[in-house]
Amino acid sequence: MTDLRAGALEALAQQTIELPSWAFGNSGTRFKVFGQPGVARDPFEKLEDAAQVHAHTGVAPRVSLHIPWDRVEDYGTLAKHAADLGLRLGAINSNLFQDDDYRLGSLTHPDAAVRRKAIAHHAECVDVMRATGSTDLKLWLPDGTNYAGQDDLRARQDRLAESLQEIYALLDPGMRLLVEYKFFEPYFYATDIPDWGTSLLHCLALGEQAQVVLDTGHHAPGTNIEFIVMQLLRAGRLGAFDFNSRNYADDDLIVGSADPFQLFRIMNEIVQNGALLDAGVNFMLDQCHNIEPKIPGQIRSVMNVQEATAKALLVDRDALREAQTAGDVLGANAVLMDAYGTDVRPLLAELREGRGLDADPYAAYARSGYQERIARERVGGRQAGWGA
Ligand code: LRH
Ligand code: MN
Ligand code: MN
Repeated sequence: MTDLRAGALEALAQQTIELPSWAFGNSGTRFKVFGQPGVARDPFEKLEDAAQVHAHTGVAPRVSLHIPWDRVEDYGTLAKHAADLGLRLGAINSNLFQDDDYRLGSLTHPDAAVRRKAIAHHAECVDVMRATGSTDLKLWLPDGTNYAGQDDLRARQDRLAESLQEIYALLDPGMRLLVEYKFFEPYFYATDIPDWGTSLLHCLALGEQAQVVLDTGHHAPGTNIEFIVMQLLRAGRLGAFDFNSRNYADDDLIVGSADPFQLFRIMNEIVQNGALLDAGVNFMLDQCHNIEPKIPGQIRSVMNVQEATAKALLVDRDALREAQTAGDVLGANAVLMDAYGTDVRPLLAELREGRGLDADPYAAYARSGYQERIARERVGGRQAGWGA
């Protein structure tokens, strides 16, 4: 147990979690966006807020951007601002879902001119990556159809494959294309990248620099997500997570809030397959804080990922293997459940205090006065992007 604990502390000290810039802007559903006082008004302020999350947790040194939501004149200045705050810019997300031209699709659109426009947007994103030092280009394809017969499903896949090839060709060595899937929405009959299998097939056709993004909110209810994690790791193609929680659809709730046991099972596969630290998996959050305050929402999310990770690290792998080999069904399950049932908060408190941080980042932020200061100083916060 002491060995496990020491090993867990060591791994937790190296773990990093990437924050989404859009978590710091006002967001909402298609029904209402509730504005919050002090919310970030531009990408620079989003980085300042993200820096608070990193300052109190010590494990969130990168921020993903979304283009055009985070479009600025000079990305070098934005990257310098990040560096001054002790941060780096992470994945650059493209946006194929807010342009009138994309009504019938973007990379799959029947009209080559629209496809060219969508590809050109990725050239802009790659330029942003060069200016910011980012290495991950993240692409979620919203394309799909609403009615059977609306378009030729196979022709759409062929057009997609061609478009992806052009985007892949834009990458510099050392850059990755992360391809995200989602089973439905904004279209409701056939989505062009609905699942990990489709995403993986396209990545395999593209080459080593193409990897799959698993957004935990993008599956049908009841899907065994940890199985997908294992399968993608086995194929060497799990590039990143978009962590969030869902009860119904793509709810984008705080990771680990709806089903902490699922998050544990996911992190268990990560640890079991040696993918926590050096396997190239980018652990990103993709969440919106529609009614809760944003910086504490991100702090809570980071803490939830840390707790699930800590529990996964405490699984007694030798005992597990022994029970599995012996065919001890309940014994093997009990090894996992013992780890899941462990209160890891003291371990994480020790980790933080060892780095000179407060044992409770959430409480430390509340005491810091930052929230009151931004509420006073910032007027007229912006919407994160949806509908903006
Ligand atoms: C799509 C998605 C994708 C987008 C983000 C804002 O539902 O998960 O990652 O870029 O939401
Ligand atoms: Mn996502
Ligand atoms: Mn989503």
